[in-house]
Amino acid sequence: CFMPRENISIIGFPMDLGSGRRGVDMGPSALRIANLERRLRNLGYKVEDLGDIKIKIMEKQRVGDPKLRYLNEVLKTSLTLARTVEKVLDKGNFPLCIGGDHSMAIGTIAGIAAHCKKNKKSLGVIWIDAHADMNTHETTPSGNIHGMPLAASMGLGHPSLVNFYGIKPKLKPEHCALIGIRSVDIEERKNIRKLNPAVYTMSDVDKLGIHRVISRVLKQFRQQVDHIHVSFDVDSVDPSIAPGVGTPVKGGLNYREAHLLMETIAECGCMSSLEVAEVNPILDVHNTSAVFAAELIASSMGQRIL
Ligand code: 5AB
Ligand code: MN
Ligand code: MN
Ligand code: MN
Repeated sequence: CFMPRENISIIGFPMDLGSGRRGVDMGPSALRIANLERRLRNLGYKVEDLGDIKIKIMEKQRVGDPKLRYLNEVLKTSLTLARTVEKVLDKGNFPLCIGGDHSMAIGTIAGIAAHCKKNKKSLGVIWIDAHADMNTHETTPSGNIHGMPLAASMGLGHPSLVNFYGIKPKLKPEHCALIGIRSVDIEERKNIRKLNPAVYTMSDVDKLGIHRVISRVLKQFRQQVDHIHVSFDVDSVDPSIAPGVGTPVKGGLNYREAHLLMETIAECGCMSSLEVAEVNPILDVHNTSAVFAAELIASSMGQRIL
């Protein structure tokens, strides 16, 4: 059996302050409505749903610095997320964080990094996304923090994000791999070159095939890190299958590529935490994107065809 042995703790992070478009704050509800918990129980897991972390709605917030929109509320709520994730890992459970926009990764990765530091484990992150999320306040074209979490986790960006949770950097670039990338901003490219993580663009996926790409990453990480975190932005999938995402980009993973990717992660049996970001029910059609995301989570946790 390829399943992780831990019990699963679901943590909802109904955040949309990091994103330019409204609606991703409803992502956690949509995933729950898509029977996420039941799907996981059917695989044999014990599941506890810790509910949603409280986030003040946008209407009650000040935008603040236009290059770091809603920074204060993002930091405040990310702190609660980081503490919750750290606690879940410390008690030996598997954290499944459901978003919410991808700024959630700031808190998720901080909590994981703190757990890893205490236990002398090294951390690896597999970042599955149409975007690189490696902007800083200096390179961002939008001011939206959901375009910055990966750079910040690797030590590049605004001090309040980089130093967040007292660990800097939280992740080494050589222990980071991006998959599915097809939309990178011009200035963001320089940040990617500077930090130089492994990047598998959609062109690489086209050429190599998704199985070879993920197998290569897993093989490397299994040897080099003790904790593999998967950060899954649902916009990595093609908008024809998952239209309900914050920032859709054409040319994404197709239905089977996405499942095979997650199934291969499950087969490895080495994923220690998972987050799923950017489900946007407002743009969705009959909750299909959320249902698909819930299916993909199940695949990554051991759901098999036979
Ligand atoms: B997502 C963009 N690069 O920084 C920016 O959905 C988009 O978490 C970021 O990947 C998309 O605003 C963030 C143009
Ligand atoms: Mn993202
Ligand atoms: Mn994205
Ligand atoms: Mn190493």
